[in-house]
Amino acid sequence: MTIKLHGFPLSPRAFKTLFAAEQFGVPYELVPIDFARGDTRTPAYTAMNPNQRMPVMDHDGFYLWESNAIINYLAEQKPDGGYLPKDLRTRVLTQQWQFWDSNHWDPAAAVFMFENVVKKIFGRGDADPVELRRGAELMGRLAPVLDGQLAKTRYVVGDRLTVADVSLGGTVVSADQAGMPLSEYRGIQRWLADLRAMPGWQKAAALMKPPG
Ligand SMILES: N[C@@H](CCC(=O)N[C@@H](CS)C(=O)NCC(=O)O)C(=O)O
Repeated sequence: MTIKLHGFPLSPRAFKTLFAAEQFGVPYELVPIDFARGDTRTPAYTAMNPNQRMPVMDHDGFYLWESNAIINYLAEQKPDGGYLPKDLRTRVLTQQWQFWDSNHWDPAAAVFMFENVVKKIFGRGDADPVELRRGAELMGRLAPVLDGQLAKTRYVVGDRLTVADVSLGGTVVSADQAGMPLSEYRGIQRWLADLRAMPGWQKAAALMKPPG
């Protein structure tokens, strides 16, 4: 049966799974999550993801949460695509960057997403300048690391698109809207322009609409 991706379409964490499916050419069905309706709190949803968070993937009753794990599962559906490289060292380098995404890059980006985007959408008040300063400090340490890598290679790990690009690029899909301080990093900007031009990115971005 078709893979179901449950996600709140405005979230970068949902976006990156949609980008993966679209770009890798894996058929899927998007099941839009409406937080306000309590979609992630139902017993059926909790059975799929006890964290009551999105995204979650359902493939014939096999449930998978954590966006980067979902991306890798999708990459495995198209083993000849090379998105999860077969060579051991290249593969673990893609995973190194994905762990870096989950542990560092995503939490830094999330500060800007929450303060400048989520608060507006859900009417949760003004952005907190203390939090934005904390986000800028985090980004100021992380962005040069990614930028330095992208000065050496076209994509994050070598000259081909891998799951690492989908994870890291997807995290900053709303960088401009969220006011992430990334404009001065030429390697990151060049790479993002490359990703944004991909058909899979554009198709997934077109799905980033509020539910309802
Ligand atoms: N590390 C997780 C993060 C998932 C996550 O925190 N999702 C948020 C929205 S972006 C969520 O579902 N929040 C609902 C809640 O906290 O109740 C991933 O990448 O999948």
